[in-house]
Amino acid sequence: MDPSGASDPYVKIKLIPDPDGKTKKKSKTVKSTLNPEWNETFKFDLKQEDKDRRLAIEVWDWDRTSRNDFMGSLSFGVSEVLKKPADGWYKLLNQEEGEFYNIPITDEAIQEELNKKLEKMAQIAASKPRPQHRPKGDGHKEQGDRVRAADFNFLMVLGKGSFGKVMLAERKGAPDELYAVKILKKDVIIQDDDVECTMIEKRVLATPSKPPFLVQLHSCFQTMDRLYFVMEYVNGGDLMFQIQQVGKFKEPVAVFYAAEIAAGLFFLHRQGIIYRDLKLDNVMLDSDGHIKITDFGMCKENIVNDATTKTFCGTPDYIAPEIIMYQPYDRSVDWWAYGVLLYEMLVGQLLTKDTKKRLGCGGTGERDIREHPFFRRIDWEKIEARDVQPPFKPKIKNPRSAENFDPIFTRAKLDLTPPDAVVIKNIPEDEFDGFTCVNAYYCPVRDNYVIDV
Ligand code: ISQ
Repeated sequence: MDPSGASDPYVKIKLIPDPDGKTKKKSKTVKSTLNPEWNETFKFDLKQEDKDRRLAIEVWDWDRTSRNDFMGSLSFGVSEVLKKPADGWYKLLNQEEGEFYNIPITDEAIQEELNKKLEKMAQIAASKPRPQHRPKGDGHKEQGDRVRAADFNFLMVLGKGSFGKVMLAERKGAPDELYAVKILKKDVIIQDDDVECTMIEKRVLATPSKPPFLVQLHSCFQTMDRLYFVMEYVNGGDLMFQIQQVGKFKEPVAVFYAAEIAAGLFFLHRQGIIYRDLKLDNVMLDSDGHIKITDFGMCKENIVNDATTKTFCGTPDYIAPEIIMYQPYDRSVDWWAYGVLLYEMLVGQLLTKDTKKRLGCGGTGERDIREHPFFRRIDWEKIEARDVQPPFKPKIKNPRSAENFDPIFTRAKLDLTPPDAVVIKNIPEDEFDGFTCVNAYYCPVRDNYVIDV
């Protein structure tokens, strides 16, 4: 595109899927235009099976340097345009959406879009530059200084678990120095055989030059019966708490958290450490909204080069299949958990247990589902009339070979297991009365098109 915004666009039109590129046709390139018109006619000789394909229209910009720039696309189900020809203005969609949809635009929609753009421009103009972030002191004591429980006022409990508890504490004489202090009972650690885990947690927390995405350690100390980890106080709550407030995160929000989490994992992995407990509960937000990974009690050290480990551990929803199958594993288990976490951030709760809150369950349930943004591209009338061409047609060479079913089943012996004779004998004669019937409306094949082009 040249600096004035003008482009040299041309149109590619094809029937998709088009694995051999045999149906592709190209329009003329309109030179240096802001408002291209083509007025060209393309003819396709359709065969019966082409009714399941889509007619894709892509607009490209011919660019001397990058060769081709994709500008947008749309597509029509062949069976749909054969029934009702398309005519009018349509949105240019991105490549993925364009392969599946066409979105007609009305005059009101154009006006609405224009208003949105103007509003956005006004917002940008009104926004002030952000003040520069200044790193705060990291709270580390000078070497040689000793920290003791008596140095702190313990204010409240921040969290509790089988491990012990985390307390909010202020340093005596410095009330604006707040810390999160994790306190573990030595007898519990010994009984649970967790001495090694605790020492690993300490070593990981104390790793020098940790990036800001891993919670920082101020100090560790012990009393006769307890161990204390004094850590920076991270007060934005964890991602589990945050997602419960908003249901799910918008994609750019999830991308941001995911990127910061990845930066934290990259560091651990470079040190030969597998984290092994990535989950929403272990990712906290600081007051600026940046993430901090906490809880290093499940880390595994010294996993470098091709080394693997095989301890069964993790949190059920996030455990990688290789761990479940008791296979040796490496840092890739963190990326499995990362995938689960990303899914949770984008989709929200896995499922809503409260039936009153579950999508589709209130008084406006049906409307809530129909109007959900997930279905923003769906024309429900066409769906219900089965007028939307399916995106994919299963390959069926021979209906009798059931090639789309798992051979584990299709190769199994056909014999039905014999029933329990005693149970059968005791079933009352009328137990299944009304079960036997023949459906007079049974009609499995509905749409039989005859294409006449
Ligand atoms: C830091 N701030 C608040 C809570 C915490 C819990 C565990 C570890 C670190 C924390």
